[in-house]
Amino acid sequence: MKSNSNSSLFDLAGHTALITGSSRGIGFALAQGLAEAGAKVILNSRQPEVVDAAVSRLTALGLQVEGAAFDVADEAAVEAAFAGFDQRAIAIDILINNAGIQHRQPMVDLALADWHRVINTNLTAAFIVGRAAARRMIARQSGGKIINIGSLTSEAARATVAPYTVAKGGIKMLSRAMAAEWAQFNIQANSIGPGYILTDMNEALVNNPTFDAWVKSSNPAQRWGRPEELVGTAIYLASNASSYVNGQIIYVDGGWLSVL
Ligand code: GCO
Repeated sequence: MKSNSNSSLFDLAGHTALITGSSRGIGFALAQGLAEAGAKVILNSRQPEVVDAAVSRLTALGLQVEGAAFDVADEAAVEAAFAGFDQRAIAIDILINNAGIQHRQPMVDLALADWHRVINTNLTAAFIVGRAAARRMIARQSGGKIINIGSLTSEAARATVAPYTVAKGGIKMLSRAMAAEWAQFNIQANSIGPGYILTDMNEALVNNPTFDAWVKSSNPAQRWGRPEELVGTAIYLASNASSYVNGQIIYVDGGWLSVL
């Protein structure tokens, strides 16, 4: 990604980021954080009214954001969205594949349709959107940044979330596959692996005293993470500070995976 002449190492001014699934939770925090670091940010969700509400919240803070409502798992919708960016001369040089859903059920009871739904949204969508973004980054010869959001389950499995676990393991390897093919075009593709973060998706877990106690006793920080605690790692991977970092996954997990 070409740096601006006078930009600091972590300054995102002059760059445009698309963050999928960014109307709430981790995606919304990353959108706010990258916008505050100077990027123009495009927020995404499937529902237009949901995107508009998120855009309004950040616009009210004086941040340079806009919305793009499309289903990241729908190839035609993704291609149409990127065609729209092309028509408006919007050059996305930072992509964060954050969109994800969760489905908690033992595998023996799991319907194939639910397996496919999670894999499609949490993994295949990152390929579809990443391919659309990379085609344009390569054509522009401008380089770029792709950040795929993984999970602790990119590394270790938890019972009853098999499709999510498999998808997040795939996300880690998708970043490496992207690095293998696209690093030569000055595109850096990496992953962030959040620990247990206080988000809407995890509300049921936070409110479950047994699960809450497990999270607090299983990581040395002895607490849940906050979405905004992922912003620094995202800015690092989205900036020139990581211009020679490829195919890595950075766990932001309080130390969970590093201790027995
Ligand atoms: C679950 C949670 C996890 C977290 C996160 C942990 O049901 O175990 O949803 O999947 O969201 O991915 O890193």
